[in-house]
This record gives sequence, C-alpha cells and structure tokens, in this order.
Amino acid sequence: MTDDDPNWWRSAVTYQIYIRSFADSDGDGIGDVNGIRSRLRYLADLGVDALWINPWYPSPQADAGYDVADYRDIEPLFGTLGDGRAMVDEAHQLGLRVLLDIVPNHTSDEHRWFQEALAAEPGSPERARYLFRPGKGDDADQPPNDWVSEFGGTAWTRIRQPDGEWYLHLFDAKQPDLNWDNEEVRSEFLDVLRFWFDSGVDGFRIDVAHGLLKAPGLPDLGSEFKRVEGAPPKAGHPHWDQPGVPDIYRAWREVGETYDPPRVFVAEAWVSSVARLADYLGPDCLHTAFDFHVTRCRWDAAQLREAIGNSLAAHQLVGAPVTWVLSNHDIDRHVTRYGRGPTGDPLHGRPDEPVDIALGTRRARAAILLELALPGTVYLYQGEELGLPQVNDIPESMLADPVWERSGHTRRGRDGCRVPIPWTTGGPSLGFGGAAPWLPQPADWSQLSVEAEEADDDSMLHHYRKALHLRRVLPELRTDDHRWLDLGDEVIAFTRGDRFACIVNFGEQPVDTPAGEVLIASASIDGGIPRDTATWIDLGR
Ligand code: TEU
Repeated sequence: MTDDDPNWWRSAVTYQIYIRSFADSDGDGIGDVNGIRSRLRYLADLGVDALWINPWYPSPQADAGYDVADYRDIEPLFGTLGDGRAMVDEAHQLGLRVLLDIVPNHTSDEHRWFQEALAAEPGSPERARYLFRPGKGDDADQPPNDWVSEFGGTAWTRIRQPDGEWYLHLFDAKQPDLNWDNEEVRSEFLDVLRFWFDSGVDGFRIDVAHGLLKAPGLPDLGSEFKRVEGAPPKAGHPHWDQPGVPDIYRAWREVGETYDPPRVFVAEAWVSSVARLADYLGPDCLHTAFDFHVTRCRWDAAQLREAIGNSLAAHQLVGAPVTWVLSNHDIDRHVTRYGRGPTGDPLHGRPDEPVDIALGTRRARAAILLELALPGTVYLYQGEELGLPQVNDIPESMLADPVWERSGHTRRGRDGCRVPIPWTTGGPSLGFGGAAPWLPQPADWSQLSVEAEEADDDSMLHHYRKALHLRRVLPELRTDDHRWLDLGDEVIAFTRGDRFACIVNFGEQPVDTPAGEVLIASASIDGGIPRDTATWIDLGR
C-alpha cells in the first residue's frame, strides 16, 4: 500500500463497484471478480483511494446478492476465493483499499441456518436465530402484525411446515430477518468480520445498518409509522433505528481495532435525522455513515446549503467526517434526478417523467465539484464518472429487481441504475464482456463509453479525473476547515483554508469570478460563473 495514514478513511474517495455490472471476464453476461481485476488500473488512474464491492457471496441472487447463503465464500458466478484474494492484493499494490459489503439484517432463505430453522420445531434454538411468530386469527392465517416489506406487500411469509409459523422479512421473502437479540447471531457476525479482515480486506459497508433490532413485542406500525414511498422513517419507528442498534457496532469496532491497520466501517442507515445518524458514529462506534439527507436534496441552493450545514454540524459533534454520496445502486442516477422537475419522490422518479438530460449533466458536473470540495469522505457510484443516466426503458420481461414482482408491477425497481458499464464504443456489449449483458445497454451509450470519453477532453470522465487529482494535491481539502462565503441566496460558496474557494451558482444571474487562479470549472466561466456551474479558485492569499 502506498499510504500508511491511519486516518485515510476521513477524506478518502471510494468507488462503488456493482460487481454484476462492472466488467465481465468470462462472457456470461454478468460482471465478476476477474473483471474487476482487469480494470484496477483504470480505477487507480481515475484517482480514487478505495473500492467498495457490492455483495459477492454465494447467493441465489433473489436480490442481486443481498440474499447471502454463505458469508465466508464467493459466488461461483463471480469467481473464487482465490480470485478475491488476488483482487485485494492487486488493488493494494495500486494503493487502493478494498471494502466489502456485509449483510447482517437478513440471510438468504437458502442459508444453512434458515434451512435448519425450517426443519426444527417452534421455540427451538434454530428458529430463535430468526423472527418466527404464530399467525393471527382463528386459523393463524393472518400475518403476526402489519409490517410491510420495503419491496412491497406484507413483511411476513407463512412456512409450509405443519406448525404453520410465519417469519419476518423486511425485504424479499427470500431474505428472512435475523434475530439480533440472539447471542449466536451476534458472535457469528464477529467471526465473519474476522474471516475477511484476516484475508486483508480493509473494511465493510454495512447493509441496512439501521434495521437490526425490532421493538419488543413487534408492535403494529398503525397509521403513525405507515410506510411513505420516498420518505425517511420517523423517529420511534418499531423496526428502523431502534435504540441499541449502535451498540452492536461498538463490538464490531473492537474487532476492527485489533488489526493493523485498523479496519473501517461505513453504515448504510436510512434514519430520521442527521442527529440520529451521528449516534452511529464516533471513536468507539462506526467510522462513517452515508449521509442520505443531502442525497435526497433537489438541485436547489437553499435545500443543499441547509442540509450540508446540518450534516457538518452534527458530525462535528461526534468527531466523524461526513460521508457524501450522489448516487448508488438503489436510487435513480443523479444525472437524471437533477434533470427532472421540482416535485415527486426525489430519489425514484416515474419512468415516464420528463427529463432534461443536458441540464442534469450540466448540474452533475457542478455537483461533483461541490461534493469533492467539502470536508469529509466521498462515495462515487460506478458510471457516474461517465455521466450515465437512469435507463427507464428496460423491457419488463428483463426486469430483475424483486421490487417489480413484489409491488404487483407498480414499481419498476432499481434496475435502471444497474445497467452494465460501456467500456468501448463498439462490440456486442460495448466492451463489458460477452454478447448479452444481463441488462441491455442503450445503443447511444457508445458515446458515454470509457473509450469515447477518453478521446474527448471535455468529457465527464476527464472532468472527474481532473477534480480527483486536484483534490489529492490540495492539502486544505484534507482538513476540517470550512467557512461559508455569502454570495447571495442562489449561490453556495465556501473556503477551505486560506486560499481555496468553491463557488456554485444556482441562479440566473452570473456570479463574478473572484481574483485568483481558476483550478477547475464545470463549464466555461468566461464572463462570470453562469447558472448551474461550479468552480474551484486558488485565491492566492
Ligand atoms: O438497501 C436498504 C434499504 O433500506 C433500501 O431499500 C432503501 O430503503 C431504498 O433503497 C431507498 O431508496 C440495502 C441495499 O442497498 C439494497 O440493494 C438491498 O436490496 C437491501 O438493502 C436489502 O438487502
């Protein structure tokens, strides 16, 4: 590894690899570990510090690998443990850290534990690893409570065994929730962490980190906590962000700290406020947690300024860096989000909603400069460096996200942000590998391919590379220092240290460019900084 700084995670830029869709080495239409290995040089050249790889464990793939059947191996579709170890070593040689994705809220129904639970009696230790309950009603044929699956429908499924118990699944029926009040579950996951840490993995992204504990007695949601599409869960929710969840991670941190260098964590926690998020963070708990409050903002100066300010303040109280994210594999790509109108679910649009892609792309170029200039750590989602938009016209017969079926075909799900990466301008899968990728790529993605963007100095790819390399060499961007500049309501502006300024104009009126050296701009700033444009200036003081 090139850099021994134990605080690397405080300002790192991490690139999210959605393994199914990144690079396919064996031509079966699904990305794999050796595909990642073949593109490590590209990632190092891009200028990122670390990689986060979505789940690669053996899995029936009912939810693209978030249904784990064995936490200590690699899915044969993706490769072997040997391939995984080689990938981690090769990444390290290029100075890239590697985070895996751990899925503690639920297993696959094909996990050995769930199979043992089905074979065992109600009340047995095998059933106690999950959340089995008798049904309601005279025939026990009603679900035990009114909880709903994130993907649609009830969160309970009745088993076919004669005892007819029901089990809880906050996601797909093939993802039974574990019982985190059970000591065996807790110690098993500590052991899984050690398994991967021992093989050199640098840390974990924690899936559904806010979901592990459920309120005692599993009370109904009622009207108060009824699920609202696109809204964060309210405080006091019976199965999200229960008190006691952060304590689970204190034990995880202790395990991470026994390694040299210490291993790190980032939580995926959808909670009611950034203050609640901060509860998961600190020197004896998790290092970082994605800040989805800012992700949820529209391209609006007031909304963004307020959310950024709240995040910085809440994280400062616990001494943790903010973790900024524009896109991931669960939400619509931000080129598309920022090209939509000002109403509707900010993260998941309707597929027929009008989108101005040119506008969204212009804003995305500005957004990355805003994000990379803030104090904290940043996650990029594969393909955002190419400016890929959401794909809204995948044929229904090809939709693979369980959301499509579980919602009774009312929500198309998340496949539109998971379409395989275009690497080349030609070839059957634009260089992804093989003839038929698992999701079809739009024909015009040839122009958004790595090859096409390499050849165009003004491309999104060159813009990202330039910004990432600048971020590396500007020491003030690795400090906590951040001061707002007041350039009017329609402008977000701040300094870092004595001479660095970031200015983003959201308003119609161009903003005067301050005296100094322009380090980078998201569009031409001759004649002032126009609307939807960001720039970094060295004020030279
Ligand atoms: O997502 C968890 C989760 O809560 C999301 O469903 C979230 O509510 C939604 O995407 C907000 O738009 C994680 C993974 O990232 C996702 O891919 C998995 O499907 C899910 O967990 C189950 O493991």
